[in-house]
Order: sequence, then C-alpha cells, then structure tokens
Amino acid sequence: MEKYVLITGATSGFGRACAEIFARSGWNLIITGRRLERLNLLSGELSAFGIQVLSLNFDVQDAHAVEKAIQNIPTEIQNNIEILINNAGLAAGRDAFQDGNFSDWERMIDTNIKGLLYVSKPIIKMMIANGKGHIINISSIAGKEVYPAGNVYCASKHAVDSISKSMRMDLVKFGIKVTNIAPGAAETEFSLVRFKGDENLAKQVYEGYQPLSANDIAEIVYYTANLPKHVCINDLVVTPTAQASSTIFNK
Ligand code: NDP
Ligand code: 8X3
Repeated sequence: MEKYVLITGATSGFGRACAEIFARSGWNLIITGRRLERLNLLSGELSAFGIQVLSLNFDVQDAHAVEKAIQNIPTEIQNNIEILINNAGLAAGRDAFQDGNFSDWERMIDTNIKGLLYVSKPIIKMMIANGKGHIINISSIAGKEVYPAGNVYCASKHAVDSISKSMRMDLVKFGIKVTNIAPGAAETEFSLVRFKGDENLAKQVYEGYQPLSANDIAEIVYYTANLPKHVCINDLVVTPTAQASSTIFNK
C-alpha cells in the first residue's frame, strides 16, 4: 500500500495516537513536530509496523520552514498523500481577556490558525494534482462555543471551524473531503502546555469525571478517514459522556 497520511503534531496526544492507529493499519506516515528527539523515537517505533515513516521537524508558526519541509518531500511520496490531519495546536494560558498577554495570544493565533494555513495550502495543491484527498482539521468544542477566560483560544478554534467550512466549499469540485472534528475535554499534554508546566492545575482539569483519551479521538479520526469515497463526515463534536458543554460537567 503506497498511501500516506500526514499528521501535524504527532509527538504527543491526539497526533501520536493517530500515528499509531494508522501505522497499525498499514498506512505510511509523515509525522511532524518540533521535538526532534520524540519524532525520532516515534519514527523508530512506528517503522516496526512495516510501514514507511518520514519525519519532518518544523515549527508550524514558521511559514518558511513549513514551505521548505513540504517542498522537500520526495515526489513519489507527494503523489501519494491521501490524508492531512491538521492537529498541531495549543492553548497558552487561561486568563481573562483584560489579563491576557500578547505573546500567548500570538502563539495561539500563529500556531492554531496561521500554522494550519501554511501546512494546508501546499498539501491541498498536491491533493488536487493527485485527484483525491481528505483534510481532517482538529478544531475543538472551543470552536463551537466560548467559555470564560477562553477568549483567544476559542477564537482560534472558531477560525479552524470556519476554515473547515470554506475549504469544503472550495475543494468539493476536486472530490477532496474536509472533516472538522471538535473534541471536548481530553487528557493529553494539552493542559500542561496551557498552564505552562503547572502539573497541579493541569490535573485539576480532568478530576472527578472520565475525560476522553487521545486514543478515543484517534479511533474517531480513523473511522472518518476510512469511509467509502462518496461518504464524508463534515463536522463532529465529541465530548466525554460527563461533559454537556464547555463548562457543564457531571463531576
Ligand atoms: P498535546 O499538547 O498533547 O499535543 C499537541 C501537539 O501539537 C504536539 O505534538 C506538539 O508537538 C504539536 N505542536 C504544538 N505547537 C506546535 C508548533 N508550533 N509547531 C509544530 N507542532 C506543534 O495536545 P493535544 O493532543 O490535546 O492537542 C492536539 C490538538 O487538539 C490541538 O490542536 C488542540 O488544540 C486540540 N484539542 C485538544 C483538546 C484536549 O482537551 N486535549 C480538545 C479539543 C481540541 P511539539 O511540541 O513537538 O511541536
Ligand atoms: C480543548 C478543550 O474546552 O479546554 O480544546 O477548550 S477546551
């Protein structure tokens, strides 16, 4: 099987779980992330499934680095990229708007919105040339509603939600699918990153109920990616059973 799936942010959480599930099923992989050591380790682990793994080490915020890395993908692989999972992303801080800081806001906008755009454009061009493709954007429940002190993170995920809708309109004539997945609370490194390494604050997010796991989301991503050619899941909100909205939990 020649087909490749490109996963941004494969060094942790959803991205890593997606990489494993696709590898187990025989898909070749292009995995990306900033943490080179983790990428290398993961690449070795995934190769054990007998698949091809190409690691690309770049920061999605850096347009030039993204362009260079994607241009350097060997042509025979470019011709076989069937799925792009736009997963790399983060929240930085959880401050009321009036207390927020520009560097957190810029990091979220540059990663969650601009990074997704930088990766998507060249890959979509390849998919159009290949005559097929599927973009899976990892948005969030924060892209469907807002919550106190969620301000810029919520805005960035609302942008992903809108970009998914408009990509679908622009790409329908090429037979390219676009799926927007909006998870609720999932226990990954997400909260540790959001709270800048504060393990206690991160742990509190998942206390008193069973959150989603990275694997729960990976299985859903895999399901959406393996439907018949004429079937496309456009938009999916997935929460733990104990979560009814961004702020309402059964704890
Ligand atoms: P993790 O922190 O576990 O994983 C985030 C991944 O994104 C890492 O692999 C990280 O890799 C990568 N990443 C972050 N910033 C950059 C960057 N600038 N350039 C390249 N890669 C980057 O979190 P999750 O798995 O939970 O998050 C994945 C996605 O899911 C994010 O978009 C997040 O917003 C979204 N999400 C998460 C939810 C949750 O509750 N966990 C719920 C809803 C959506 P590295 O650090 O090596 O670069
Ligand atoms: C992550 C989920 O509710 O913390 O996107 O914003 S939430």
